[in-house]
Amino acid sequence: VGVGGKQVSVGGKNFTEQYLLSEMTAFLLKEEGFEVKEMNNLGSTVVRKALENEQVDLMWEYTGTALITYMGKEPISDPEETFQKVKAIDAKNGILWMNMSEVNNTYALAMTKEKSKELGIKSISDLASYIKENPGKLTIASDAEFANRPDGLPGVEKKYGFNFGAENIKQMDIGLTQRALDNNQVDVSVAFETDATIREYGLVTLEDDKHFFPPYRAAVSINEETYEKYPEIKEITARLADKLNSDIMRELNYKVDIEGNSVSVVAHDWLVENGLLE
Ligand code: PBE
Repeated sequence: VGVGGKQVSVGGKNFTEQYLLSEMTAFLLKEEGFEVKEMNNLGSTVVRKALENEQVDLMWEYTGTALITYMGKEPISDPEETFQKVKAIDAKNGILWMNMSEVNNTYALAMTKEKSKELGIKSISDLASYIKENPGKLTIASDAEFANRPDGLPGVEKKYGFNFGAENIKQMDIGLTQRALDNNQVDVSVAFETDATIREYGLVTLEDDKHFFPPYRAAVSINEETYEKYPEIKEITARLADKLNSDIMRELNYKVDIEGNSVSVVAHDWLVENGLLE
């Protein structure tokens, strides 16, 4: 593609599902004649800033993340309402939302089956009571985002009324948290609902019995100028949104994180198998 060709940049965050989503999107756009620049491996606030500054033209973002972390609103439990609210607010920011998928990548707190049984902790309320009775006894593995976001640990602790204590929060890359749990280096860990590691390591996720976490549906957010220039992006990305769900996402994450296949191969093969790419 030479000068004057169709060019877009696709942004993505720093975990496997996001690498996959942006890679699949890039494959589809390239197939339609776009020159695609991928801007990957960014933290949530960084990629959001890049979208606002138009360094990133489009990305797959999670509804709940936008609602709470970017917009500072209270959680809404209904997925469609969450999407509509985020869409309405961001329209004023020059960012359009479209193609909400069935992928719900919510945060969760995970424990090993053994520890959950031993301590009798099945829900976050159980965890809160245990910590209140045994202050300082449990540790949690968390990435920097979860440790600091309003829809992360600070929010969970406030809603359920407990405190791990700063010294008991072990910060590490998200890719390492489940392993730390599996190795008994920590008692609790943050997890993503579509993580392949939850099942692989036989972990349990604690019931969010007070319904703290909002829906986190993956949807396309795109800056207005890009959409006005290339309205076909809506239909192109809809092909993905229509087919993906949490189970499929977990399976694709499994192929990368557990089986060790490359993101590019997993993304490409899935598109071909589903008739989206030749
Ligand atoms: N999430 C869970 C985070 C990471 C995974 C979707 C809430 C986010 O990227 O916003």
